[in-house]
Amino acid sequence: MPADFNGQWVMVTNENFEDIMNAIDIDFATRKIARHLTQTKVIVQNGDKFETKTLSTFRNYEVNFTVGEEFEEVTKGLDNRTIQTLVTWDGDKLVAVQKGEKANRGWMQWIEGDLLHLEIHVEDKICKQVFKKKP
Ligand code: ECB
Repeated sequence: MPADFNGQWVMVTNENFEDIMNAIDIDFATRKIARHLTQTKVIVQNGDKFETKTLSTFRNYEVNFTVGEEFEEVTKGLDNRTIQTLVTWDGDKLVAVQKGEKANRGWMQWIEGDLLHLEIHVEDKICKQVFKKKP
C-alpha cells in the first residue's frame, strides 16, 4: 500500500522559491507576482496513478503521472520547457527526476501527519514548501 496523497493541500510555507524561479530563468516581473502566491495542491491518487493540480490566483499547473513510468512533461506556464520526468517511490516519499536542460532538476514529496512536504531542486538550489491538508 503506497502512501495516500489524496486531498487538497494549502501552502503554509515556501522557502527559497525565488532561488528556484531564478534557476529556471523566470523573469523579474513574473517572479515578483509568483513569490507571494499561496499555492493549493489538489491531488487525486489511485495507487501509483496521480492527477495533480497546483493552483493559485495567478497561474495553475497540472501534471499527471504514474509512478515508475517516465513521461514527457511540458512545464506550461512555469518555464515552458520540455523535460523527461520519472517519479518513483523511496519508501513513502515520491521522488521525481526531471531530465532536461537544467541539471539536477526534480522534487521530493512526502506526508507527515496533516502536512505535505515538497522539496523542489534545480542545480544547487532547493525550495522547501509545506502544505496543510484541508479538513
Ligand atoms: C502553479 C502555481 C505557481 C505559479 C507560479 C508562476 C510562475 C513561476 C514559474 C515557475 C516557478 C517554479 C516552480 C513552480 C512551483 C510549483 C509548481 C508545481 C511544482 C510541481 O511539479 O509539483 C509537483 C509535486 O507536487 C506536482 O505533482
